[in-house]
Amino acid sequence: MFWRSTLRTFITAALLSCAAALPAQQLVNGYEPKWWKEAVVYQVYPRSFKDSNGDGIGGLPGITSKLDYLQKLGVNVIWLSPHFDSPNIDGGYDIRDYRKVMTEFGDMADFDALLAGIKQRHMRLIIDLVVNHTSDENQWFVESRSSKTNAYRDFYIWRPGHTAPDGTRTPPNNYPSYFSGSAWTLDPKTNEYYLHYFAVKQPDLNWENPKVREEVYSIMRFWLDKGVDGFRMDVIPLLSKPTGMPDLTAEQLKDPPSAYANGPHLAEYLHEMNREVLSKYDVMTVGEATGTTLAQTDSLVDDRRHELNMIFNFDAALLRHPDFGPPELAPWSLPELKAIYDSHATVLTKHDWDTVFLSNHDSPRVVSTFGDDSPAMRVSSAKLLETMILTLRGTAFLYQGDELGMTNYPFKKLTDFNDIAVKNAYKEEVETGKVSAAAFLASQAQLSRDNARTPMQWDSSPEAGFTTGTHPWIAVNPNYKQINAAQEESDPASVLNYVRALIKLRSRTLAFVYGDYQDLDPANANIYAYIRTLGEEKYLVVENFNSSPVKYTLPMHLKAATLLLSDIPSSHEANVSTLNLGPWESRIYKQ
Ligand code: TEU
Repeated sequence: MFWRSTLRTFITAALLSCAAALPAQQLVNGYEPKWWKEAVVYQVYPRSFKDSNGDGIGGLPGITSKLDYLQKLGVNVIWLSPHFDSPNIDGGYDIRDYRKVMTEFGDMADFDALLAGIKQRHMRLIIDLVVNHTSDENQWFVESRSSKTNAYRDFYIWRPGHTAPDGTRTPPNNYPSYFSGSAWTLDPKTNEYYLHYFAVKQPDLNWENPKVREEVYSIMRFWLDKGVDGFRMDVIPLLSKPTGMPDLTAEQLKDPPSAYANGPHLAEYLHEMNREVLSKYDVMTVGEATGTTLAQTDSLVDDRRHELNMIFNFDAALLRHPDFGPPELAPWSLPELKAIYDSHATVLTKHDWDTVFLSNHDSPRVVSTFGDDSPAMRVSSAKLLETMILTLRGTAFLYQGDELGMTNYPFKKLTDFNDIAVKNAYKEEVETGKVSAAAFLASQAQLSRDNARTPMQWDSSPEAGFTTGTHPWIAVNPNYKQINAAQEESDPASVLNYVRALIKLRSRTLAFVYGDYQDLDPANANIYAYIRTLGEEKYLVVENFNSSPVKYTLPMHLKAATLLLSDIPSSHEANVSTLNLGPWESRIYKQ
């Protein structure tokens, strides 16, 4: 049975790969087939992936040394978080020189070797385009701040602000920064304020200036001409600022990203970027869409607009940790999560394309946030979450370590953290007496981005095999002796081996990519059960989001037919309509 379906899928896949070369009317379930729609993307945060020279900092040669591991995992696109020259006050999202590799990560020859290694393995590479802002050490800003008449003055956003009769200066408006405090800083040299939505050392570029846009396009061509396959675009809806930048209202101050995002010229800029650069290459683009609702998605990704291929909508990921939200994990329920994915299935059109992800370098670990990272439940719940991500419609994104079920770090004190967001918030919250240090640290332990940034756990040797040195830039999670790639390699029931099988299944099953989606039981608080259908092919996915076993009877006289994948290898239930699901068990059936 199984080989026959595999053969059929294989034939469909072969036909479809021809279809890609045929005229656009060869649609698959109404979708234009594209390599980037079928991709499984793996995000590498270079600082934390693999150190090869013992300095405690990951680097490009380290990534190259692990390409066989990634190929065996089955992912086919690597998204590399910023690898550019940077003073690194925000994990490299503060770029000093866009055409240079961060010295700690290696040099351009190392980048070229990495890219060649990726291509040799028939994988692709997308890099991070961070062009809402630069580092204040970028030459453009050094020039810009030097005088009001400098040729680069208008590369950034400068305003005089307000001066009270007693001479006191206040910022031009009440914009808060994502990283605490005002989004404006007074620069003494020219006595004007500059805008920085993020850190003081991350001034926002002025996209209204056509010279800025030209420079960005030239940087994009530089990397595309080297052979990179596209970009993940940092905070892309922030490029166009609100008209006149008036104060945010009290209501808007509850959610500044939605007020900042999607300004009046965004479509114009993206369209121009596409016309001038992207349309000339076969590339993938994914915009990080902070402050953007599902309803706004079509206005960024509809393929008739010729702007972006897809965006990250944060509706699912932010269920538990909204930006500018309360200082603890927000409570959530499975019906809420399902309602989000159900709305994606109805709101997005066949001209749009979606992403599926719950983790990245800005989120706490997925198993600690949406699963159960207790020793008894970690493995099953990590497998379940990956099952969901790889069987919903949209390009799937995994973050390094998800395939091992890596967990949050047991942060205890301020010095355990590295992230500027934590350090700034500590000043604003604790040093002003708003919250106690204990409460602040407890909430950051759950929410901090540093949870995702502790080193990859490769093996059980000191420092988890991440570095041969003794001082990784951020501490290795003490659970590395139990949770690491080498140990999981040898355990058939590990998260790693499950995720490999899952990616293999997804990669040969176009129904998971282009198929229709039907949620069988939206109100069920324990079970997420859905059907993916493509032509004759039908798959049933059942996931028990509960730490206790659940007996679940399928609705609509459905039967769970052929079991393709289950996180419990001994589970054999097939041809039944009532399933006995173990805690956090997930299964995929072919109908
Ligand atoms: O992040 C932007 C950002 O605000 C995310 O932290 C946010 O959680 C998400 O957009 C949902 O609203 C990007 C980078 O990913 C982050 O690492 C940088 O610190 C930031 O931009 C500034 O470059």
